[in-house]
Amino acid sequence: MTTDPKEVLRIHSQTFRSFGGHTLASFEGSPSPLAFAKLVAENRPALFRNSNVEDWPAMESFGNRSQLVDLIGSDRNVKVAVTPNGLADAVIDGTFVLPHEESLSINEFFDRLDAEDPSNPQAVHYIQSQNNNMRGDGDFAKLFEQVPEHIDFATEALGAMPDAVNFWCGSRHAVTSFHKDHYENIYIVITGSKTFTLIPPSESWALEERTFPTSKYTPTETRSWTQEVVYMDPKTYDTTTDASQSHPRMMTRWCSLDPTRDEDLETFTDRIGFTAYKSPFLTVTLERGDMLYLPALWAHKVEQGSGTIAVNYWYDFSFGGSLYLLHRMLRGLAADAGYMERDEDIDGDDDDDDCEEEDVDVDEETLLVQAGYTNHTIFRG
Ligand SMILES: O=C(O)CCC(=O)C(=O)O
Repeated sequence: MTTDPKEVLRIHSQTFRSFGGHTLASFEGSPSPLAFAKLVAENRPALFRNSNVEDWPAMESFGNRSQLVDLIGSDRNVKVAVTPNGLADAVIDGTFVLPHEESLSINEFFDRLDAEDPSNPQAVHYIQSQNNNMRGDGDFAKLFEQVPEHIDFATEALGAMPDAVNFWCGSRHAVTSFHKDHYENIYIVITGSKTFTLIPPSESWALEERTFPTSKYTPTETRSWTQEVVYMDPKTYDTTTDASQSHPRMMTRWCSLDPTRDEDLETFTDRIGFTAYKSPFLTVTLERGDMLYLPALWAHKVEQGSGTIAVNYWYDFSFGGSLYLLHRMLRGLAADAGYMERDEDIDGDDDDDDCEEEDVDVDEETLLVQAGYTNHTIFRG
């Protein structure tokens, strides 16, 4: 029996595959709460086609631009992520780069979306605020009546209402880079299409997750872009690009390997011990009306077709089960193997990140960040 962490990790990822864990379940219609509870227990993604999504008012109203604008309110400004390359929240040349954010009327947003050059956009616009933007005083709260308050089979199986409901809208240039969330995610495409590339927790440790200094895209007057350094108040999580503030630089933990890129594929397949290069990861494309169950902890990259509108429901993940424990153990081994930064290092005494010099109360949110759940995806309700 080997004790080499690299070999142990390879064996475990291949064992998971050989027992069928690396597969997508497929359902016609919605699952029963029991069938869904089984998927959650197995942490297995699933696609639900021809469910009752077709009956949601959103299927008509979101597909009709003027109806959608009327519902949101033409005088209501909404938060839009703007980048030069469609990569909002991604590691670029050793820096985690946040999008520039603009507050635009919904008409202005659509005008800008329509004006994006199909082959070479100078600016890519994406509504991706993922802060429960369809409820409460969120930018898209007026749209909430067009979708169900919750997904009934999921609420019954999980015994709780969703923590957040989000509205997403963007062009085919917008890409969400590999990351994972601590949510059971029910994701529905209303118009357009979305392609998810999925990597299970048995392999997501191979994605070279590290803590990166953070910057933010900033447009210049000459229509080019710069990156401004982002500082952070470790007590309030407020961020600033004002260099005169005495805050430490914001650090963000994120996946930096993208095995869908040719240059990263071999490193990934070598780490997980996968030699049949044909399909090392699961890819699923959702079309209008399709619903995906994306289990907590699965790393995912998301691409989309033009004019895609989607809604998702985030249900809290149960950290108390054995899955999370196993996940942490694999990550510990991956850190031993040098494949990722050790989870605890973020708050370790020997870490030279200035944030550690502050005496911060460690709350649940901080613990999640330390456990590799990126701070911007933590919904603060
Ligand atoms: O649709 C997207 O661009 C990203 C979705 C996502 O990452 C999520 O729902 O967790």
